[in-house]
Amino acid sequence: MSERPELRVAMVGHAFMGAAHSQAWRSAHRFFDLPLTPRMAVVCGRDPERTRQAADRLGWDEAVTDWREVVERDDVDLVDICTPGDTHRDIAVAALAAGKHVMCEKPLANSVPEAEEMAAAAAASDRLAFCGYSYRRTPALALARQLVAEGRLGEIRHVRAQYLQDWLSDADAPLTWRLDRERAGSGALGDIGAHVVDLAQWITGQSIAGVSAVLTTFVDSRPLGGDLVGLGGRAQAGSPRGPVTVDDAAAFTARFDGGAMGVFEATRFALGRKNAVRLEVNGSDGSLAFDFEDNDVLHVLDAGVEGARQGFTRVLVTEPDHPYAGSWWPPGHGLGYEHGFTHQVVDVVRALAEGRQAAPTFADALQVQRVLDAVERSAADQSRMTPVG
Ligand code: SOE
Repeated sequence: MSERPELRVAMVGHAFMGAAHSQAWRSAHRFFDLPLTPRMAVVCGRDPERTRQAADRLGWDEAVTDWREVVERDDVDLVDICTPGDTHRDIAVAALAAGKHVMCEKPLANSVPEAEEMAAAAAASDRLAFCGYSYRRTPALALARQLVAEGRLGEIRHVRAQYLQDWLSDADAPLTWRLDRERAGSGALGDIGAHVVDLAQWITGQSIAGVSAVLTTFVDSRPLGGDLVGLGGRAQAGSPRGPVTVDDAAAFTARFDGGAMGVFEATRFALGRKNAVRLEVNGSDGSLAFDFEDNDVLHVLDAGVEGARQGFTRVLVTEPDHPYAGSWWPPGHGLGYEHGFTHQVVDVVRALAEGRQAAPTFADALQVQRVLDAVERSAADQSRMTPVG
């Protein structure tokens, strides 16, 4: 293991995504045969003490506070960006200019112009530029993509995609950066809706060509302090409040360029739904259904099966020949949220060693950004909402 050349990684940001990426950098080469061994060289954060603690806890050799210094370092090969979206463009463009490979959390940026700049910088560079839509590497979803690509579903007609969470249902959940348009770009739309947009396009092999959307903010101010529990939590009664400047929920219909139609929903107010990434695809010859709250399972319907025996089959996606599954546990022993991040490290390291890009590239992620932008423009245009009566 240690005889393989090293891939020296610098990670910027060390909160939720930083922790998920750290475990992936720590474990990928211990379960998968990789051509390069990741070295967790340096983590970068704004606060020296908190960054030092994060380095110790997450397994990084060094802790620093200036990302500009990090991207210029000769002892770093890849920069992994796990910060809020308002910093993605500057860090990624600087890192590519300094000759570093880049892995960037989703959504790629906070706006289409920023994402275009990043995609142009990637196109002008010979370095790898990857965007972390990690759910693509959930084995059941990778299998869904394989089945569609093999033509098992025939002509794709419907996509039903939802990303449902509930951590903002309490009106006294604190005002965090995910509720600030300057930092996050958008709300449920970009934070979670972006994932199902990416998945729907990737699994069907079709791009979204047009949308008709509604965005809503149910709670327009929230407490400025308070203890975080997971992504949400609750502040003390009477705490001062600040404005929520993003959408709480998004819903839209979509037309795909290959003829399919889609219905999408993203919300953090679906009480009882914790991380329900749901996708259903209906084709002329079959259907697929997935819910991340049961993430090892893909429901598959084959319309070729004779009527009385036709129905969804529950496929447990943990067999050695299922995507990624064979490198982990015996069949049926299951994977979790963190494994998608490990699998993306595996694919990135392999691509990088072979001198090719890994998808989703910055160009792929720019396309998702264009869909998010179209959703916002559609929702802002109230004339498209036909009044009833
Ligand atoms: C990261 O991939 C991410 O989209 C987070 O930003 C969300 O908040 C999380 O709920 C799902 O994963």
